Amino acid sequence: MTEQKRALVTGLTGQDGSYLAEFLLKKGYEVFGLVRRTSSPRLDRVEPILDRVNIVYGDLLDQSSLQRVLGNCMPHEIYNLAAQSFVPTSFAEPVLTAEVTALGATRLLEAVRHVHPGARYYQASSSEMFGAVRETPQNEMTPFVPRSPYGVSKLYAHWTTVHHREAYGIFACSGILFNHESPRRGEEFVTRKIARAAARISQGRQTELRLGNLEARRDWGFAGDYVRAMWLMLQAEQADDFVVATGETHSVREFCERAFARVGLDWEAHVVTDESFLRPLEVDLLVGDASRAREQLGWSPTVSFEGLVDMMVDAELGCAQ
Ligand code: NAP
Ligand code: G4F
Repeated sequence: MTEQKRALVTGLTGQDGSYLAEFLLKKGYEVFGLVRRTSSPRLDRVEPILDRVNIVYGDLLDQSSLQRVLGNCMPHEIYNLAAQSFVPTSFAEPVLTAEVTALGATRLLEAVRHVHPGARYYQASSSEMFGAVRETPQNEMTPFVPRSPYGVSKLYAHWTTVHHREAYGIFACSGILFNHESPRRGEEFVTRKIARAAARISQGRQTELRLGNLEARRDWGFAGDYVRAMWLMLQAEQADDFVVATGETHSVREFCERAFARVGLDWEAHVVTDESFLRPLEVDLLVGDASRAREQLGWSPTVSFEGLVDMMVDAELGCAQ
């Protein structure tokens, strides 16, 4: 009989962690989810699978906790999804962002190197690393020009992943994922903020939606599709880096148009521009070329931009998802 595969997911309580844990359970894995101590539990996204996931306590800020967890779980696969992931917070708290998002990856990779070097490692890298883009669309060879402390931190984590692969032979992959969303997206991110507001305004529970830059363009996909790409990377013969994206770009304005149309409203009657949501530096345009993932992993997205917006608005309206 073959041994049941074990996976350790950091960032279990986040959007991607919850989708990935569900995906891995369906594949028959024993799943360990790293959770940090908080004064009240943040397990709402994983509530339906709590009886099937092993919660292990640790923190990317604490090296010894990572070594203890790895030694106890001895996972075949490690998915490092934990991060301070909100770009505006990275401007307000740059040192914390670097500690968690940048050095956290080195701490975990060093724990892998010393405790369990045979494990396969996935790093949650980001299209935010492309920043002031040097070419369009962006692929694995596009130069990185990050425009936020978050982007800088993710770039450090990306290179520490490549370095551990090349220097120590660890099977370490960096997934350069473009924006991916879902009804489980954090409420401060723009897609969830818009979907939620459109639904609430249509129900008379909110009057206006205050937003920053409406012209920023993003390549938005569905998180459920993107966690499948993470898993595929760790099943490949060789460790590599992969862009994961839909290849389409849309503006925040277009997201508003579609979301408000879904509830029969004119977005312009409700959206107010608010300078307090502008960033010290902006990433104006992101659109990814996922050819390598398509050709080498057989990955492609299943949810369109329109399907994604509708899914998120419908979820806010209380429709079954
Ligand atoms: P998310 O919802 O913000 O989840 C972040 C997770 O990290 C949460 O579980 C959080 O735990 C955990 N975390 C934060 N600080 C930690 C620490 N010091 N120690 C241990 N855990 C900690 O993010 P997401 O959208 O699921 O994204 C997953 C990963 O992909 C992140 O690394 C993100 O930067 C990256 N990424 C996301 C996208 C996207 O569009 N979603 C695109 C590219 C890359 P708490 O619940 O306790 O806060
Ligand atoms: O939804 P956002 O906050 O996501 P952002 O900054 O693109 O970052 C997300 O995607 C990255 C991948 O590229 C991830 F790595 C990262 O962890 C995160 O998941 O903002 C999207 C765009 C920005 O251009 C922002 O300026 O929307 C614009 N925007 C306009 N008004 C707003 C708002 N963003 C937010 N959060 N709130 C607004 O009111």
